[in-house]
Amino acid sequence: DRLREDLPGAAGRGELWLAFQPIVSMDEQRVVGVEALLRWRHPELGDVPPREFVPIAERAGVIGELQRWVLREATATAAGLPDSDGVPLRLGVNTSASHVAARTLVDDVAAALASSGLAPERLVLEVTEATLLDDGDFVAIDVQALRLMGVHVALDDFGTGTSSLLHLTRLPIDVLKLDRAFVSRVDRDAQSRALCEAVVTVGRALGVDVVAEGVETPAQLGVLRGLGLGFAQGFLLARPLPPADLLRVLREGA
Ligand code: G
Ligand code: G
Ligand code: MN
Ligand code: NA
Repeated sequence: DRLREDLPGAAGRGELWLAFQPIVSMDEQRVVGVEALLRWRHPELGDVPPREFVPIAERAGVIGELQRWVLREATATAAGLPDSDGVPLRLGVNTSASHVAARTLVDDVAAALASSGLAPERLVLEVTEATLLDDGDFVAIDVQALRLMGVHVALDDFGTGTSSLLHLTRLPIDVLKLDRAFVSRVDRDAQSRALCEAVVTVGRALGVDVVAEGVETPAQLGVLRGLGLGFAQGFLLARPLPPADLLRVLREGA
């Protein structure tokens, strides 16, 4: 159909762009990183959400090109961002399971780091549990290779799918992103609160940073801070922003 036809040339026509959503530390209320979020402005159909076109790219076999564009563009932008209180910002980039399975991720990341000059430690690849595990059991070899290069790995959407706390102890990750399904109920629902608390405990034990996703209200933020969550991301703190707006927020100190 239309999206399938137009997607391969979208980057070349300048229709793709990246929004960057700040990630904030709870204790200092400081921006410590950003997550790059892919956007497609179709000239006739308007904004197409990644939830729609990423699966199309995967099926059409063009996800590699799409992810390479994202990696190059995101690292180039991040390399030009000012430090936050003297500390370089981290850059989160979402990955696709079929790109990881295609086994070009290590080369693609290395190429993006080389062309942008971004330090590997500043890059955080966001992977879901299904992506992280090959055949459901073994850690994908490319993920291990990337960690050896110094790139950080975040487990995205934690708490959805099949993820379990026990499983977490075996996964080679640096950051855990708690899905907004839990965050959205944390101020109203004792079970969500208990789960967040357990994740904080496990995060401390494993030396893993925990980011609460989708924080939308001051009440949620207050509860999460009380539970000891280290980092937060969500519309309350900042929306995904075009690079120019992100720069303004960073200069004004969010
Ligand atoms: O920003 P938004 O809520 O529309 O994102 C929807 C989904 O698209 C999320 O699951 C997010 O992880 C995914 N996504 C955003 N950017 C990228 C990207 O660059 N690559 C891939 N594979 N997925 C992305
Ligand atoms: O799957 P992933 O965690 O990468 O998805 C990130 C998506 O969540 C992005 O598309 C982003 O636009 C969206 N998002 C970020 N903050 C909020 C929020 O506070 N509320 C909601 N509903 N979505 C958010
Ligand atoms: Mn993500
Ligand atoms: Na998520």
